[in-house]
Amino acid sequence: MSNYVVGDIQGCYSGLRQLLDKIQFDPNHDKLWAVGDLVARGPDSLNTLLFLKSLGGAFETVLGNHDLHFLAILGQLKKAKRSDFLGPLLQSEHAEELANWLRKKPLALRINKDTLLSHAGLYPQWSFKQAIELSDEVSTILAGPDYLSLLASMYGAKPDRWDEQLKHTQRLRFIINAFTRMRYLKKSAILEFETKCSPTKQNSSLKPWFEVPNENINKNQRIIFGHWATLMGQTQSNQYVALDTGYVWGNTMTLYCIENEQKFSVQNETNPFT
Ligand SMILES: [Mn+2]
Repeated sequence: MSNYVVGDIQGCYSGLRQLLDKIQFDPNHDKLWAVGDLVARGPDSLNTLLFLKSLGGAFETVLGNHDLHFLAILGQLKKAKRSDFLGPLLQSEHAEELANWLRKKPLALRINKDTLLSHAGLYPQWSFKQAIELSDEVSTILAGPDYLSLLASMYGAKPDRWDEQLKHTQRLRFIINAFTRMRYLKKSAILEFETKCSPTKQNSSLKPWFEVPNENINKNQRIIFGHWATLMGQTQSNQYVALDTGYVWGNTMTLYCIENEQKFSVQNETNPFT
């Protein structure tokens, strides 16, 4: 039995299937984990979700910003953009059932004692234990009857700095932003959402979250994340495993084996812009 973590799928169903075929994934023996952003931008979000849901206990995921945005659009809190290619999913008879399945997924997961999974990463002031507790605070509401008011209040970039005293909407928005939208931090602890480029291309006033020292984790602990396609899998550290390699933008989709730390990938041969 092997545990595999796949990077951002973004509705690229055929790429996902090619990648699973490449490793001869067997849902009766193996388990697939995902870093979130299962939907949007790619051509087939509907079949991606139907397939992943059909894997039952052989699949687990954390939520990404695009997954949450899909829930907000289906809940009529936001308008769909054509560029998200969510039409067939939104109009499907399965949309509600898939959304109800998705909103019971967490923002952070511990695959084992020393491995944490989240869409964007781990805010540098949080331990693994605290990350799971904070994820649970959001998940309890997202899985419950008031989830639409949570989704309605999640948009916005403030507060941009963690404070244990944060309460209600402000607290939940920060937790969601840190787990699903974080890339760079300024002055060590302040989230900055505008910059998306690779760290090699920007000046030193911003630091990637994984270069800000985290005193709450030890060297044996690893964090697996997606969301940041311009990293192209490069963090210069085995402790931080970046899996979004931009398949939806014409690059590759990457899968990482937990047990042997090997990466597998498939190239997107189609032109996503035609
Ligand atoms: Mn994302």
